[in-house]
Amino acid sequence: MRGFEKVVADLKSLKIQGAQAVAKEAVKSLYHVVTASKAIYPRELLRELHAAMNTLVKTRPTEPCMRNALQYILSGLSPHDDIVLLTKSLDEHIRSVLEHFSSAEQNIKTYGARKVRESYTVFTHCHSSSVIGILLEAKKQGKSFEVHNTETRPLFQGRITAKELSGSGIKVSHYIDSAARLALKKADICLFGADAVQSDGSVINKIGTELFVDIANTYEVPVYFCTDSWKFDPKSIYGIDEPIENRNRDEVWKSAPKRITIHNPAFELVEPTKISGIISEHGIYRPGVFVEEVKRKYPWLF
Ligand code: RUB
Repeated sequence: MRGFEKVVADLKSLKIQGAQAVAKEAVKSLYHVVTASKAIYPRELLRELHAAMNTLVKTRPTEPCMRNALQYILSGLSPHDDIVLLTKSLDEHIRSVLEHFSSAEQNIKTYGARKVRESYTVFTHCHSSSVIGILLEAKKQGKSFEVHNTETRPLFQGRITAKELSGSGIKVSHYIDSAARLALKKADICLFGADAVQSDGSVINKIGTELFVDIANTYEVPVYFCTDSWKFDPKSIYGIDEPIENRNRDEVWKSAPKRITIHNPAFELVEPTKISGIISEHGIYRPGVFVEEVKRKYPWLF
């Protein structure tokens, strides 16, 4: 399989997983488009890049970070450049997006690690590179704490989290999803990743998150979402809700009887009133303030 098609297949099959990785790999796949292109005129290459962007965006409907990053790159390219200049400009834009991701990751770690205190029990769900980064940073700072995490059916991304953390010397207790109440009631803080943040401050993350947030709220365990602010969905300002991806029924039950309707939503929404704060590259803010910060810092998103 050629480079670009391979990335598309890996995005569809979830071999590439987690919003941050999805955005980075989608952006880098544009290099494959340029390498494979036979375009002579800049407009031709731009058309191919736009077609590639549409293909990438369709692979994962609930990933505004990928959409924003691709949009940032393509809207910065000029059809008036010659093909060499256009390719150079594409390269510069891709690099600047990747630099954004890497400096944001660093800042999220720094801010987030402040929330992880000595002897804490941290609850998390699914696999989020942003949460992992924070926990590894807290560990590097010499803090001793433990993590309770849930397996995250049907694809068990929780196992990736458990392996990565325990491999770095962090104590992990791994729970089946339906034991989340047990895992949570002894926790001091919940740290979740995010796939999308909407203009009302609501956050979309892996299915199960809202259920766990409700339990955390009952036990007064603070709930933080850890995210690059490019996961903000600008369309939500116009009342267009982020679509929730529904995944293949076979992930849940292979060859299930046809008459059974199987529900396999990949994500769900958490209302801002249930959230203590959003940890991003700009600091730790309440959801409403986070949205104002995004508007102030990234006017191009709008
Ligand atoms: C992954 C998931 C993660 C977010 C954030 O879902 O919901 O919590 O994407 O991850 P899936 P990150 O495995 O279905 O992609 O912090 O790495 O961006």
